[in-house]
Amino acid sequence: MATLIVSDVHCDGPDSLTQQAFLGLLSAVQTDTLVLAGDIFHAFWAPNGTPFPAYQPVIEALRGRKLVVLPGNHDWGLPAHLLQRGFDPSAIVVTAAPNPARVGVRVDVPIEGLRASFTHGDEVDESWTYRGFHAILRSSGFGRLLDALGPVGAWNLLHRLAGPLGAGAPNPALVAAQRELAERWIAGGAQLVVTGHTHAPCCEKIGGGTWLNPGDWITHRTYGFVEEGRVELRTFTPVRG
Ligand SMILES: [Mn+2]
Repeated sequence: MATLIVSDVHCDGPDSLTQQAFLGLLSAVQTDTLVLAGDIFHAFWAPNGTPFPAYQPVIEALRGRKLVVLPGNHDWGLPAHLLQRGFDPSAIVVTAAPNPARVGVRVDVPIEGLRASFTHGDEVDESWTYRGFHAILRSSGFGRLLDALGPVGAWNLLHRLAGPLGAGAPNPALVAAQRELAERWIAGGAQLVVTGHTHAPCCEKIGGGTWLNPGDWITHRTYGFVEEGRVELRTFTPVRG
């Protein structure tokens, strides 16, 4: 029927406007499939299998939906967590990286009759500082450290690393690199290519396909909506009560 695509929501607890707005979207827009293309949470971990209590309302709102879940650089542990925590495995296309330390995971899954390819999009950042930092963060050793710190310690450490919920301008070099990536994948047969990460919403026809960046929820509150082969970028405007 329809698929909703989001990335870079940066939910950060019940007091955060991003989380409130995202829960509003989930209750207002019903679709068959929900694609979470990374950085849905600002600093996700599930110490010893239990996600941070501040994120629990979102996890519960995801239950019962058909999900495609990609790791982001702020929530790389989310796909594996959802699989382990009783989400119906047949209703979820989880995309934990074969090597969890790897940055950039491409997922090919048909969406609404389109050959679609998804990635969070941070693999276009090839700087050794980014790659090295994320190799450490996504290592099993760092995961064990977060588990040992427990919910409060892990929350504090991850928030120090993630930094404040900034509304930084998109990095033009990364956006250009993502456009090239989309061109390549479309030339290879994809009809829809989705990249997030840059917080730069766009929906652009390239050759025989569409490149979609669903944007972010700190600044834009945009999402992708795909129905009967049509791809749209929409803005969420909550009904104020
Ligand atoms: Mn990101």
